[in-house]
Amino acid sequence: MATKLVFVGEMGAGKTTAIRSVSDMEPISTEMPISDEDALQVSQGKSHTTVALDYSSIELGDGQLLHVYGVPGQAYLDFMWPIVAEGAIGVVVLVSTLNPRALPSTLALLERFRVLAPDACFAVGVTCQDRHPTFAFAALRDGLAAAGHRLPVMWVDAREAMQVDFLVKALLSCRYPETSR
Ligand SMILES: Nc1nc2c(ncn2[C@@H]2O[C@H](COP(=O)(O)OP(=O)(O)OP(=O)(O)O)[C@@H](O)[C@H]2O)c(=O)[nH]1
Ligand SMILES: [Mg+2]
Repeated sequence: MATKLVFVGEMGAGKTTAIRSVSDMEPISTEMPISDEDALQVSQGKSHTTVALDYSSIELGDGQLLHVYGVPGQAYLDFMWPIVAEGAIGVVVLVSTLNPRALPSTLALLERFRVLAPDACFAVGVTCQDRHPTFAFAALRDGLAAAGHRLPVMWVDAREAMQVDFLVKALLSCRYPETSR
């Protein structure tokens, strides 16, 4: 059985960092220096951005290999999204607390990837809690639920392997398509 997991999310959400944290191997990444225009969209002082995809793999412990991909965050590179998402069994949407449009952004990504990966189960990881401790986590979680998305929503520091691993395991533990909508 193919096991493919995709990390999605806006620029700077932590996709490349999460994949690097949780990988068994040195990830393949397509990072380029950030353009001035893209730099305006993120407040992290990021120097590089993914322009095609990230790829790595994780040994699941039962001999199965989980193929892990990340997509570019910028909407103008979204032609890569269907290519990368095809056949995914899981999609992790990462969203940063520093994103002022966290809820609408997450809803839009869930809508889009539910179509691109119809057999996938979904989870949401909220990054950068330490940088915005008063972020309205419950409002995000409740807003997703109100829109019909019943799925794990949890804090994750993309730099911490154990936290990313926990999020991936939470997603894999509900390996069924969302049935709420
Ligand atoms: N302080 C803090 N930094 C974090 C956390 N999670 C991720 N980061 C940082 O946020 C940045 C995320 O950058 P990337 O991993 O390149 O983000 P990306 O989603 O791949 O972005 P694009 O490829 O440009 O779409 C990195 O500098 C991470 O170290 C967190 O929980 N706390
Ligand atoms: Mg990236």
